[in-house]
Amino acid sequence: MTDTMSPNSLAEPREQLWQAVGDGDETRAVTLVRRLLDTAEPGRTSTTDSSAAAAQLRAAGERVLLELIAPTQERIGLAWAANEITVAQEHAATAISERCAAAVADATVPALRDAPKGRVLVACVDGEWHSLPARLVGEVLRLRGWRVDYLGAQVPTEHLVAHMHHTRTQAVLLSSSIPTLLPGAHNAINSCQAAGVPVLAGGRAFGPQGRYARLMRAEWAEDAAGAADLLDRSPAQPGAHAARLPAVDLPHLDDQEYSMVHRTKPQLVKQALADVETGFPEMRQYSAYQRERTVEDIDHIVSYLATALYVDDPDLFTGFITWTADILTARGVPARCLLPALDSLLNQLKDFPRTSAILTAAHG
Ligand code: B12
Repeated sequence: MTDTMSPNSLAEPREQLWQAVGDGDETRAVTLVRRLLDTAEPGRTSTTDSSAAAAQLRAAGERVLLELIAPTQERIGLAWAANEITVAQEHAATAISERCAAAVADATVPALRDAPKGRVLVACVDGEWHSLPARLVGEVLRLRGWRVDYLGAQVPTEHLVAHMHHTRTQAVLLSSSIPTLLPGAHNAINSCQAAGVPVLAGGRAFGPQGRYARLMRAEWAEDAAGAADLLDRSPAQPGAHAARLPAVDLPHLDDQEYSMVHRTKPQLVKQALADVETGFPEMRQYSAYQRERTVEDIDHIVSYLATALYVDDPDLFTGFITWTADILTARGVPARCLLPALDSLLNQLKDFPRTSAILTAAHG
């Protein structure tokens, strides 16, 4: 391992990667990653024991994935949220992170174990575009000795289940970043478990400390290293879960408030838009583009409301409203424009106690 890979010494490479990503310089970013791993390659290290050298390269690869690429990617997200970089720059930066993860995968091939511990499948839930977190999880598991079938972004549940049977996988690792996809994630978890395959969920959609994964009776790990440790501790054994309707895990769904909000979303959005126009007169001057974004925002608000009802957690909705307010403020749009939308939904849904409580909590 190079000096630059010694404990606590990734601060400088992290800054160098951030600069390369900011400059859109893919070659410089990949060269940095290669350089960090180069001297850890078996045969080029001082250690005479080749298995120790391979272990060192695997550990170096994992650190580059989790302590260099992942935090850089998170920093990109913060810069976008603060309106410091454009959507196009964020896309370019993600493409560079993907190249860097691929460079780690290539450089560590000579260090992989001959006999894998078992076979696992890593995929994003249906509708989920954030594939890089799943890619990082897949690469770390590969370095930890698993054969990994990586399916990438937005995998429809029926195809996930078919592939799971086809590959006779021992565990399914599901990734999701966007909470509104949780009802679909629940369906995927339930479908895999009903076929006797354990599910390990992760990603920010599953909430603080994986609280929504636990509601859906899936295992949860905070990050890729946690997932690898969990798989090592309790080698994935087929479970005997019967197929369950969502309301078995989530008895609060019996009140039908989630189904009602989910089903009537188009009408709720239409009325809320009309009410926002009345309550926020500045909107009358909006361009077609600004109006489209507003419709999109209201659509998201109703989707997050439905999701908060699904998992019965007002914090999920309040967190989303706070996040949206910050995004709007960073772009010079007054956050108070959200209030007429919340008032409209409160008025439209006043007969539904759980929904009203969630909206009232977010209104503050
Ligand atoms: C890159 C990016 C995108 C790219 C994704 C490209 C790709 N190929 O991955 C694109 C442009 C497609 C995108 C789209 C959108 N995005 Co986006 N995106 C991001 C960004 C900047 C980085 C994501 C990332 O890679 N993070 C780095 C990884 C390493 O961190 P992580 O996700 O937390 O993953 C770690 C753990 O959570 C865990 N983990 C993750 N999965 C799993 C799985 C298992 C099994 C386990 C055990 C662990 C685990 O391990 C990982 C490694 O340690 C984040 C900001 C951020 N801070 O993350 C926003 C972010 C996730 N996006 C966001 C949003 C809103 C969107 C859009 C809705 C935007 C829009 N209006 O269209 C769409 C949604 C598209 C969709 N349907 O999925 C929001 C979500 C906010 C929220 N509360 O819902 C974020 C947080 C941005 C922000 N700062 O607000 N996005």
